[in-house]
Amino acid sequence: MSENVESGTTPVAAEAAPQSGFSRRRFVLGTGAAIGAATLIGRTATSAAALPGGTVIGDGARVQALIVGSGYGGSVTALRLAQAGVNVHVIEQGMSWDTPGSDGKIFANTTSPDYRSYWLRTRTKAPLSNFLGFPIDKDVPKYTGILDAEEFSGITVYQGRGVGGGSLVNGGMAVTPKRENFGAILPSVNPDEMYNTYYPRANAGLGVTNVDQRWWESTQYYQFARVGRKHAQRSGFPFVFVPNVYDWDYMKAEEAGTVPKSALAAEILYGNNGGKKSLAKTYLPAALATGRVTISPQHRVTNVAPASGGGYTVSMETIDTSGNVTGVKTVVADKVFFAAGSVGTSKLLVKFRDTGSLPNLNGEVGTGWGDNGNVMCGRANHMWDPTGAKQSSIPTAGIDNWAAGGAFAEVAPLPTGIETYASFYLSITKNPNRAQFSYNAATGKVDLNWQTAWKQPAIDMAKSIFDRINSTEGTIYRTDLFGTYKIWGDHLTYHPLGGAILNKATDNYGRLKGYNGLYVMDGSLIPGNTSVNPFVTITALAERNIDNIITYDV
Ligand code: FAE
Repeated sequence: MSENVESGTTPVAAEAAPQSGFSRRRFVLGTGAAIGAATLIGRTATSAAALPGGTVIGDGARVQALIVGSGYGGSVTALRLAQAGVNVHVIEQGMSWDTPGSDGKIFANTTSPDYRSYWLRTRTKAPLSNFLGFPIDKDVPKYTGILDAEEFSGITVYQGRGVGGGSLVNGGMAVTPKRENFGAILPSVNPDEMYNTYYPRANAGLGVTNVDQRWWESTQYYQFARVGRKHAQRSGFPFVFVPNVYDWDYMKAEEAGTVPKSALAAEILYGNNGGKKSLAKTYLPAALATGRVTISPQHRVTNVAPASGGGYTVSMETIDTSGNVTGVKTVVADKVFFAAGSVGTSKLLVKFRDTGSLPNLNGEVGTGWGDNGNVMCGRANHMWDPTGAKQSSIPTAGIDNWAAGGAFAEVAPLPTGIETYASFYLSITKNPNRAQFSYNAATGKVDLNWQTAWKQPAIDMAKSIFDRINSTEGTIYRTDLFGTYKIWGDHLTYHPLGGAILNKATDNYGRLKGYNGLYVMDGSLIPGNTSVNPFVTITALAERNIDNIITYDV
């Protein structure tokens, strides 16, 4: 089978945004990073020179495996297929994020968003829209930035954009759900194989570790979390430490002043220049080190349809940093793996089914979408309970009231650089509401029928924690973070899940029903809720499914 790739220079046009030197350089992550990553994944890398980054898929290519999207599902799929001897092409609409801007940094700080921060918006859309009641959003140049605030009629869905997907922007909280909750999360999956094999494999591949609790007890950067613990425990709630993918030694060095501050300088939402082990430091360099993987950034898949001679014709556009289409490519792939995220994969599949490209996809496609019950709130503490002007942007703990009240609340940082006396929380709740994607022939777009009012069960569940804490502490909710006199951040989710549910839209391992050689590998397989932050479960499920696919289909 011939493998056709282009190498070298970028197919994108001149860049409009005011930034210096984004060039589509080789996707080189440095020898140290590559070897470190490959060691995490359990194999040995040779050298950075072996990385085939920089080659992108060629127009007219015939390829073995094509992966749409480079987040958790896509990265696991790329690595494991390549290790099994398959040549893999990863198509990613976002940038490769390998070149610093004029400030010397690749990513912008959370406190000062710029052109790098948002995906093709002309105004920021910060999850916390207000501070002290004042709106904080500002105009930015339209650019293929790192965070997408994708707006549907009843909800804004935040997602990462770039090589590494959501791992570039997320808080790194790497949580394996409690085993007793697993039956409700993925009812058709054998928990023994997940808890004995695939969760451990995912945690190892992602580089998940626990914070040094002695250091956590003493550093000023986790004062906010210690206040959160005190308040949880005084109200009788279990306070649990949560693992993360941040390099804790790097964070300690940040505090000591021996490396540039990153998590301790509020970097997270728009990317992290320091110790966070995104997929670009773990699975992806290990995949590239096999020599069998190419990654094509700024390529957006637009259609997939059966090819006359077998396999699938995949159409894609190349885009510049303003989002303009600069070219089109068509390739034929023996197998196509959808890993464009819950929203991305669902939108593609619903459109392909309803416009006739893949008419045999079943009626389950597009259904069962949930927000992982996300809802945010803040509490106003007393003056004698400061949460600290200095806060690490990396969360380390949560309040577990899942069994009794249907809520798990992340004790989240609010790294503004000033003392706010605020405790801030992102709650994951058992909200049972589920939405559906549908193709809108009039607009040519895919809609999602979520309604803002469907967050009410989530609010009620979060109140099972915070009403009691406020009562115990004699405190009140903050009303200045999401508008004027608005308590609940009920307009958004960070955790989209579902739309191509395992064992319904697909078989029990992600094979799309109706077609041989089409697969779903990402968060769209999970029916709307994981009871905790989702990326470890997405990674572990992808590890499980690709094992089965390699055994029987490759
Ligand atoms: P994802 O990582 O979204 O990757 C999909 C990729 O596909 C993206 O890079 C897209 O650009 C790309 N794509 C989409 N459409 C196309 C197309 N047509 N052509 C080419 N490429 C395309 O999918 N989860 C946790 O577990 N812990 C946390 O602490 C946490 N914090 C979060 C904080 C924020 C602000 C956000 C936004 C999310 C957070 N999450 C967290 C959620 C987590 O990042 C998310 O569940 C995963 O990234 C989803 O993984 P997928 O592989 O499904």
